[in-house]
Amino acid sequence: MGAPKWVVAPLALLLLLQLAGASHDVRRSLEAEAATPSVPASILSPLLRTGYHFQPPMNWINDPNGPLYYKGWYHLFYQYNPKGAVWGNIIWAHSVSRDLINWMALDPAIKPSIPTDQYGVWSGSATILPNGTVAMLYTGIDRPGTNYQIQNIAFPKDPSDPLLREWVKPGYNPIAVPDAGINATQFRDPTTAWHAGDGLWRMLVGGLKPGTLRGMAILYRSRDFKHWVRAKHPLHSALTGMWECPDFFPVREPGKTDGLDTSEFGPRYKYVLKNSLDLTRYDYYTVGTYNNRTERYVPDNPTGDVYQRLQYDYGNFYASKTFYDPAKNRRVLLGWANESDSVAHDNAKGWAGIHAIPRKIWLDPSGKQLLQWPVEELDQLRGKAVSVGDKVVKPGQHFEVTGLQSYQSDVEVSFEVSSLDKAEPFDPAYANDAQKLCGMKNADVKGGVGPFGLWVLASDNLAEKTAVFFRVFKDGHGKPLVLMCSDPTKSSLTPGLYKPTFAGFVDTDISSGKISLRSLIDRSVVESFGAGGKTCILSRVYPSMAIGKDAHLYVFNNGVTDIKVSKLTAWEMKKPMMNGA
Ligand code: DQQ
Repeated sequence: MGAPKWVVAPLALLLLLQLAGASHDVRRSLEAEAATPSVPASILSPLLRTGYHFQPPMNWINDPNGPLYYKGWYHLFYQYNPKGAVWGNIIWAHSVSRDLINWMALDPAIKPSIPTDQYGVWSGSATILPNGTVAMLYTGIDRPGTNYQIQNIAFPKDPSDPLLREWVKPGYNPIAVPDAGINATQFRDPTTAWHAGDGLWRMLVGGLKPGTLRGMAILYRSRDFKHWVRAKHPLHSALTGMWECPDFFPVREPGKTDGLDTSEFGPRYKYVLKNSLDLTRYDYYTVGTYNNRTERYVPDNPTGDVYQRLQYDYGNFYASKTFYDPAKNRRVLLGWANESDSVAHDNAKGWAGIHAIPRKIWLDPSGKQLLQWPVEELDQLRGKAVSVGDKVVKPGQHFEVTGLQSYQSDVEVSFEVSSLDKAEPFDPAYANDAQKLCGMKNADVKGGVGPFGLWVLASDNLAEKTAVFFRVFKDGHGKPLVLMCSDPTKSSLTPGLYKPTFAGFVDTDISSGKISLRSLIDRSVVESFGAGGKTCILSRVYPSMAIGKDAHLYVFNNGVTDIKVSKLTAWEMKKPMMNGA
């Protein structure tokens, strides 16, 4: 479900709630209690609506659905409430694009209309069939008052229509219903199906093992794409709580940036399994091996599901989905970023939710993680540019990047650390808790090497600023460890906002002293890519002063070691066509 926002609740309580199948509703009522009736004027400023991230003109949006490339068009479907700025009345809205950046809205594609989806059309995915047509698998709610979930299928009414405007639902729906081994209220979000070269189709459905906290990628198989049978065991599972929106796809050899079709199968390919963890609202993934005979997926890192967890994004980014783009031979990742202000503010604004900039993803040369980078088409929005080069930032100093309107900009910067000698000792107690470490050692806490980075969406008196930065530690063997943080705690003077510090470790070799950062700044979005896309963090912030032309951009260094900006380029970003406007 899409409703819950960033409400912090004790994990134990959430685990219990999930066992009872009730976490969403309870978190929703916690939100309602937190809502305040007074809405500051700055929150209503159109300058806090995004300029170049995907966003419909109004109302609530959550998960990307579909998505696919078809006859020259990218299709983005998404969970949408046509009646308001909170989750509810969900339908599949539909936009199309030639380049993943300029979008044109079409009529909604899928709405409740048949007995097996009359109370809800929830998330799902597209599969391109061997004859070139599309099958859309999605979750339906078929009865009132309970979120009983079943899986459905829909097809384009006219496969020759490149815009895929109308969809039909065959009479043989549903294609999968909960059996005794399934928790019926935790059974949703079918993946793109794949056939592993053996003529047998597979799809995954996210789930929770009945009576347990075991999240599952439930496996179904079919010979004809019509009759689906649940395999005896899930493709994979872990004791993490419910898995929403699973995604499963092969990747090329380490360092190769091209993508693979989901059905491309070969023993030399690694696979990625992603789940959106309902309890934490983050998207986690592992890299591993898939055996199509045993129908098991085994992560390379045996503790990768529970402890040393990799995230697509360490910030506000959830319910993501990838698709293979045959036009550019790449795999593209789309994700949803919720608001992080109150429901009262969302209602007053009349809109809630955006999508991240589409990212190309591929396997890092180490083979241990993915790399992500904004799709190259984004560069067409770059306008006026300013550059700074070879500028040393002394301990405790900062400088402003002037000459552009940075509230809607793209900033790329290469840093060079003069020495790693003064790096702070690393406390291994934080090895699996970057977020806690960053909360403790935020941008204002002086360090040895760092914190250094950007203050974005900053007011001229620096009373408001969002810090995106690195801090370097040294472990017991003298090995440097890099932490990347996005710290919005000073982002706004508006009361009542949720301002979590987000953080992730960056698995990069900083022995040369070099590290890069790219931040896509878009009014209320700060979407950052550390070390060429090794660690990504999206934050939502709502400045009250640093809005529009009053937003400033700075480079800061709050460590005791000199930092050099080898090169910084910042571009003003133009507005793409969005929804036809
Ligand atoms: N959102 C959808 C569900 C999915 C959740 C409902 C994830 O299908 O599990 O809007 O945000």
